[in-house]
Amino acid sequence: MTRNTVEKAPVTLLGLGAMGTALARAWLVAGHPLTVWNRTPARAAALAAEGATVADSAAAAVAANTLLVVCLLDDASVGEALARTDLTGRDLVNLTTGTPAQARARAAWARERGARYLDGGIMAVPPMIGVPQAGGYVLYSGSRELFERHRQTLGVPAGTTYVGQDAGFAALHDIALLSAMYGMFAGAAHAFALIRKEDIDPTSLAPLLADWLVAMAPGVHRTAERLRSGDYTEGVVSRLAMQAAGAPTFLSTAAQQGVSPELLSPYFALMRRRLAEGGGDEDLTGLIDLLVR
Ligand code: FVH
Repeated sequence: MTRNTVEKAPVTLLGLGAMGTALARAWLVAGHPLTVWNRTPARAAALAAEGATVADSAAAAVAANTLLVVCLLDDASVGEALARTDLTGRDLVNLTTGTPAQARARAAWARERGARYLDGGIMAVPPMIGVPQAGGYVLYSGSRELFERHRQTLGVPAGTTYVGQDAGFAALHDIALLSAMYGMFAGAAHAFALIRKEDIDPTSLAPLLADWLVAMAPGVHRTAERLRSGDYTEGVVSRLAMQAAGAPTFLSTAAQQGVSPELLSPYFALMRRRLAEGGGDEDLTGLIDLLVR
């Protein structure tokens, strides 16, 4: 017996899209017995050649093992895939992206069908799966006991971060982090648009942009401290009043470069509102309170 096949927990995985296939490969490489099912059976062929057992129905795949991982397109596809399966006694780990409300409802749904439930939010893209140095990880929430029971197996494809008993918390953290990512992409899109018509190679802007974003990122720790203390003026180095005064420069530059201000304008509008409320000595933390309805 090779070292890889000793006492590795068997896993059932439903969903062999880009992410599901990456997860499957990670478990196979680590020596876990793996049963897979995919709605379109052809997607399982390569994994069968790599050692996976391919079930001919979702029900058969679910029946094969206690640990059942699903990674499907959306919450509706989870409902459809599991509709005619017997979940009694199963440990259902749902790595499908969804809303916190969907995760909570899916946890109750699983409980009613006799399954234990853990929700997950994958903070990685497929090439990061099974590559520990890539830094990918999965957020988990729901039963702590279930998380601890399967922690080792779940840690094979990517790191694991448990964020609470509330089944909706993994999705909430997931969407929070991905929302910040889209904000970053939006800022980068505006930056590239500004240079688009000039004789500037985008590949010369890219390293400057990446380094600048990395340099600014730790500011989120100070934001969090201010939110916690409630004092948005303590130790402020870049006053809101100063930043709001600079807004016309950004908008004029966009106009001069023939770039739509639509990504930037809403943020400057929030700055003006906070300034009007008397937040000139704060940093940008007060804008968060304007977003919360
Ligand atoms: N890929 C990524 O970059 C992101 C990274 C962060 C996490 N997401 C989430 O992971 C879930 C799966 O994503 P994916 O990349 O594997 O997605 P696809 O390649 O589009 O594969 C979708 C799979 O879902 C199956 N499926 C869709 N509808 C149904 C259904 N009604 N019943 C059963 N299965 C269904 C689909 O099957 P098929 O089209 O091959 O028959 C694929 O297996 C997702 O939540 C991301 O947000 C990935």
